Amino acid sequence: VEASIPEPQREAWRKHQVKGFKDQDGFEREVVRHVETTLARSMYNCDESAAYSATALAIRDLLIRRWNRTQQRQTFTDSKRVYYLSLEFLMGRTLDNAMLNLGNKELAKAGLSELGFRIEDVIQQEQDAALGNGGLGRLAACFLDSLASLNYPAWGYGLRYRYGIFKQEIIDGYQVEVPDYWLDFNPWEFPRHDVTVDIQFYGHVVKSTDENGRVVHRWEGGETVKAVAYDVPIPGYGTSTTNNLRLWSSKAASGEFDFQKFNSGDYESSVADQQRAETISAVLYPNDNLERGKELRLKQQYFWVAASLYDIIRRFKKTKRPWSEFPEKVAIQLNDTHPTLAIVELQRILVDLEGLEWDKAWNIVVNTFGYTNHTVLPEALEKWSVPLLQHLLPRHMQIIYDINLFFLQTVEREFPGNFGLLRDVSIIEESQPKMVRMAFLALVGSHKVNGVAELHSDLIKTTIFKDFVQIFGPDKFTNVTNGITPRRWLHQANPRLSELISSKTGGYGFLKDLTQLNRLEEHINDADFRREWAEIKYANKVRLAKHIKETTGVTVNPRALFDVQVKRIHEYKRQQMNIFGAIHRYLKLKAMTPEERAKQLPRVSIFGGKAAPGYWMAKQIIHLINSVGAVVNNDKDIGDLLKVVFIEDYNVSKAEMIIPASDISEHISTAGTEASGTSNMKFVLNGGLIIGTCDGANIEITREIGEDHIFLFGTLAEHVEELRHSHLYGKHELNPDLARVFEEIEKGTFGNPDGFASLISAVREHGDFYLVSDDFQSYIDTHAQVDVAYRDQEAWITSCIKSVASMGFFSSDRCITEYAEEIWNIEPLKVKDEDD
Ligand code: AZC
Repeated sequence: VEASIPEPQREAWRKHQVKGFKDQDGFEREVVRHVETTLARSMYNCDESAAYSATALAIRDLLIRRWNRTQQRQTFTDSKRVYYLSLEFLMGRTLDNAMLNLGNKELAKAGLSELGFRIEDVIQQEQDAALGNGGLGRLAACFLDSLASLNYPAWGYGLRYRYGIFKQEIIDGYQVEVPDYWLDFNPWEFPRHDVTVDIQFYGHVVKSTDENGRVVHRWEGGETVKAVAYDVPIPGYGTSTTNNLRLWSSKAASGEFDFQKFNSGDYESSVADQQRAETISAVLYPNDNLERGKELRLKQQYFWVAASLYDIIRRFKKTKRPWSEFPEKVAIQLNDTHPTLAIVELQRILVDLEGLEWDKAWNIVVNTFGYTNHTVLPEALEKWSVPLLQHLLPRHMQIIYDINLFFLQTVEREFPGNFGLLRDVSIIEESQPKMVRMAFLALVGSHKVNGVAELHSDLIKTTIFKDFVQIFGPDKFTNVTNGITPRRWLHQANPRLSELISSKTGGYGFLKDLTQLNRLEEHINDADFRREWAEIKYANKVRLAKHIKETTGVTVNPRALFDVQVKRIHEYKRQQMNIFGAIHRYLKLKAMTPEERAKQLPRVSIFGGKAAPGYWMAKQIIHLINSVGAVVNNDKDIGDLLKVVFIEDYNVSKAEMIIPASDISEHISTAGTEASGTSNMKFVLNGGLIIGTCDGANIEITREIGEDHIFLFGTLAEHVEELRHSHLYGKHELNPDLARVFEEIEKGTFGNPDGFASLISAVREHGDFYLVSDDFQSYIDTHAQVDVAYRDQEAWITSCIKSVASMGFFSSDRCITEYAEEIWNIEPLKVKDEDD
């Protein structure tokens, strides 16, 4: 159906085109209008929540106009687009970010004040959009911000989970999970009930021969579910470009609502069918760096991937170009292996539905896709069982077998008779049951594979993908070191620091070109600047201390050194080593005379992070932290010298408050396990120093800021394997200080030790896989150096300023530019700034 208005009637449209507000008065008018009409309230019952809703709606009106213009322009110019496929987008709040990117926050602040509200309180009303677990999901959100800010034609594709990551409550020191039902009021999404795709599951494959004698396969699905699009506008900073994040929601397909059951009076079971369909997009799987092989997860993946590809192809087909030009107009990036089925689905569409030759189709597929690996941890590498795939997606399983066959044939041609190699690189693992190795499939089906920090990109070439470097050559592999958006992680999270930086670097240009931070070097000896710098850090610490008091009841001294470790709880990230270190500190303080104690530096050990609901060890770590806090925080001998706090429900909004308040933060993963880390970048950018291992992006941070400004310790990645081996087959002597810590835990000093036994035995009896004992001495020694360094406040501040000045490299703008030029081959496209 032609929905476009004919030219003679367009005059009326142009005349009545909605103009957004330009000034404070216009903003106030729009807020009042939304309160009185959209929300059906008035000045007599407008609370902060209504003020938030109306403000969000007023801002959203501006976004959607820019969104429309951006999409029209990208379509008219027939630009190549990149599609970022990610099962997770950890967006956090939107209102503040949208106002900052549009450049109208000051006007909104004044307008809200005139209407009787404080903008800070209004902003706080918003719930986080928490459609992600941790680093992988937040990276996707930073990428969207950079793509729009750099004017790249780009769409994100994801799932519209009804429940995001659970909310964490701490009850009696234990984590309790509470569902995150966040969609009650979400002004940032636009349902597109007209944009739907029917997705098939199960069924069987019909094989036949066409008139040319060619074998053709037709998949007849057994279940159909409808995907409905929800669009979220993504504004760039200081540009009109507003990209789209399209999230799919599942519904029963129209034919699926079983009228037979309905008419025969079985109303309940026909509603049950409806609900079963909606289950697909109901909940985000709450595991970080762990795959559990659940059927519903596989259904989510195919549902999302099939809907997204259908949508992308529909858009391509409108251009009437031949299929061979598909990779010139479309780049698709796979955020980890979760969307790998897209490779198989595109091959299926091209061969089965469009009738292309296998090789021609495969060439298009490989030139379209890029794959980013985010981990080498074996437990996080996706494998799906062949029987499950066969059952859920019978045609796809056949295609995977064919992809594997043709791939192994090329390997056999190049390395004849090397059966070991064939077995090792096979996409199908010959286990019981057989498994599909998704990382291998993603690699074979993409033209580029990248890791997310230099060490990690080297490691994938020597470990999990070693044999593939031989087969494809090294050029298929590349590194793109992660980055973060300075808009959210500096300007929004730390407005005073951002303002101070702008006053010294010649305005806010650094938010678009982060390398301009190096201009701070010139001011390193400016006493007023340094004083203000210190004052800002202190004010941020006071704000965090207030939050800690309100939420945990613990009083912390903002003059103490704030030592922060906030991230998902995982054995490889070694929060257990941190809390053992805190116990060691406590024991040392207890053993001192009051005179000695009086000379010690007060410290607050701050933890935060969620444990996957099924991850027993991680939950014990949380319990130990809280148990230690309960003892230490109430010990009269200790007072302010040590506090241990666990901040409940760590999420993006909490991060925005916690990170600017850190003096030192911990990035202490066993070397070779943390692919990159991105919070390390956020902490340094906000004027905190870090203690860390030689792992992930810590290494490149050190290279940029200089090793005098970072506290590095611990085993190097190249020695990890031999140490693990010696734990199992040689003798493994426990570090004596750590032994003392264990003794104290086992004595019951921190409550019933039964629950903590597994944390201790993992180190003492079960091979200490994460090298906690090996690294413990250098860890506590390095913390002692931190204490000494912090006492010299002038030198400390110098280190902080110099570090911030050197952080330009870690902008996600740099990172996205590398992807655009090296992997996607796309160009920026400026959208005209309309005079609105
Ligand atoms: C994470 C990595 O653990 C983290 O080091 C990295 O910074 C982040 O991705 C972004 O690249 N990986 C994950 O969250 N999950 C998986 C499956 O790798």
